[in-house]
Amino acid sequence: MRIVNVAAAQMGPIQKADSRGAVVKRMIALMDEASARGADLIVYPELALTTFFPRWYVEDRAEFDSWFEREMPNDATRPLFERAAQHQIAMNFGYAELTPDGHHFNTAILTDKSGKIVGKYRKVHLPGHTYYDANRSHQHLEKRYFEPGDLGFNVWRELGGVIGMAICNDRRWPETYRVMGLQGVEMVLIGYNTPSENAERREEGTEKRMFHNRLSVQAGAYQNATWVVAVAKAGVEDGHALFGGSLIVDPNGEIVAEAETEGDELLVHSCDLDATSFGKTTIFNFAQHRRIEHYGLITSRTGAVPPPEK
Ligand code: CDV
Repeated sequence: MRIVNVAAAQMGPIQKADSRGAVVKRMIALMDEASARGADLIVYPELALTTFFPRWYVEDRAEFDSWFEREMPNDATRPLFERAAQHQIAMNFGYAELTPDGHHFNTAILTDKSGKIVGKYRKVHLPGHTYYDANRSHQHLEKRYFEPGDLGFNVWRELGGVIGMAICNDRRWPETYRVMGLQGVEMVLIGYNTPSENAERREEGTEKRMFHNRLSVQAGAYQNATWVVAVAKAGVEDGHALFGGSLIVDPNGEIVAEAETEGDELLVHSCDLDATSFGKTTIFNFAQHRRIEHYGLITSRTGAVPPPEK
């Protein structure tokens, strides 16, 4: 057995007015609980340090640089890294990254148990739009404030296994999991902020959106025989609702833990990385069964092109 005791640290809402310091205090409280419950790894949401600011439109995007971190750790987050080292707990969290040469990314990091950053991921699948869209019930301006990630889908040998990262909308795309699956991933860490309402289809309802959340994560786990830990920022941020439903899914695609609230809530589960080997050596033994000669369109074509009308 190769056990990773993982803590999914769902976070309740963060208001625009909340300081980084106040948020880090909440993250530390969740970490203290995770440590008391024996966790090796704690996973926080996408953009864990701030409100989900891409819902707000500003004409001059430079005004929003205040939501971005120029270094990691920094003064606000250093206490979190120090506590992680004290507890000997690895962590994963998301934040808005502004690089020294002026690039903006929606980023997540992985640390080892000493609090050292060992992995970085920058969100590849940015949802939403670039300009103000009056037809939507709310804005989702990730394409305005971020560039698509430039690091690809890597995995890291940590915690005795092979760990990967993705962010929010990435979880809906099978390519996300498969690229990591092809590197033998055994646990995928995903933070998310998902509005409870579909901005382009209000009648959809939160339950349907939570169904799509489970469907995507469970399929990714099963089809790649990997654990997936998906962690929400939830609740009402300045009048805008995000659903919760953080979940831990086993390599068979089954949910082993799921959040019940829309607040700060910890799920802890003991994950045996060896449980990935059955799927990886049987039905999803990629080396034995994949037929790459038929998959060319996946990387040569972006949009769907139906055949000509008869
Ligand atoms: N933060 C996100 O990437 N949210 C998207 C919403 C906009 C659909 C998601 O896939 O959950």
